[in-house]
Amino acid sequence: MVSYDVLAEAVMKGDGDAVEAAVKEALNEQAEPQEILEKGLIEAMGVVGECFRTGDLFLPEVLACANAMHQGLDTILPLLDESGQKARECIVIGTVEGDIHDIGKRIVGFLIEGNGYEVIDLGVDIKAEKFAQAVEEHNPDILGLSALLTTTMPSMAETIDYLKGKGLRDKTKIIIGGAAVNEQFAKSIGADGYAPDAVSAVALVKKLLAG
Ligand code: B1M
Repeated sequence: MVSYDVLAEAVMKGDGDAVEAAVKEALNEQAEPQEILEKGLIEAMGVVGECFRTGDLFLPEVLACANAMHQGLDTILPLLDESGQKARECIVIGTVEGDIHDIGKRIVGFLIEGNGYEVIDLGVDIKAEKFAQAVEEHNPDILGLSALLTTTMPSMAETIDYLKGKGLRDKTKIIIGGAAVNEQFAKSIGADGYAPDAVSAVALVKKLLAG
C-alpha cells in the first residue's frame, strides 16, 4: 500500500514539483491513477479546504496549494482517460455579467476540482448567452454563478431566465454564491442551491450530485 503522506505534505506546502514527483513515485510503486487522485490529491485538498475554513491557511496559501495540486492532476488526468475510468462530473463556473470579482470564485473552483470534479471556469463578466453556450457545449452537471456586487445580483436572475427561455434550465443544476447573495435570494431566482463559502460549495455540489 502506497503512503500518500509525502504527497499530502507537498500539496500543503504548495510545492508543485514535489507534488508531481510524489505522484510519479506512487505510479512507479504501481498505485492506480484513480487511487492517487482520491487518496492523494483529493484528500490533501480536503485538508487544505478545512484549514482555510478554520483560518489556519490564508488565501494566497490556498491558491498555492491548489496550483501545486494541479501539477499532480496534470500527470494523472491523461492516465485516467487511458484507463477508461468514469468521466468526472463537470461543473461550469463563472462570475456574472457586470462583475469582475474572481478571487472567491477561483477558490471555489479550485476546491471543487480538488474534490475530483472537472471544473470549467468561464472567467468574469460572463453574459447569460455565454453561460447558455457553455451549458450546450459542456453539458455540465452543475452550473455555478458568482456575484460580489449587489448591482450584479440581477444578472444571476437574468442568466437563469435566459437558460429557461432557451430550454436549457433543466439540463443542469444551478448553484450561486458570492458576498452579495444569500439562501433566500437563491430561492427567489429559482437556483438549486446557495453556498456561503468555498468549503460549503464543495458540500453542496456533493449533495446535489448524490441525487
Ligand atoms: Co470590489 N467590491 N469592487 N473589487 N471588492 C467588494 C465586493 C465590496 C463589498 C467592497 C466594499 O465596498 N466594502 C463592494 C461591493 C458592495 C456591494 O455591492 N454590496 C465592491 C465594489 C463596490 C467594487 C467596485 C464597484 C468599486 C468601484 O470601482 N467603485 C468595483 C466593481 C468592479 C466590477 O466588478 N464591475 C470593484 C472592483 C474590485 C477590484 C477589481 C479592485 C477587486 C477584485 C479583484 C479580483 O477579483 N480579481 C475588488 C476586491 C478585491 C474586493 C474585496 C475587497 C474583496 C473581494 C474578495 O476577493 N474577497 C471586496 C470587499 C470584501 O469582500 N471584503 C469588494 C475574498 C474572497 C475569498 O471572498 O469573493 O466573498 P469572496 O468569495 C467567497 C464567498 O463569497 C464564496 O466563496 C468564496 C470563498 O470562500 N463564493 C462562492 C464566491 N463565489 C461563489 C460561488 C459559489 C459559491 C460560493 O457557487 C457558484
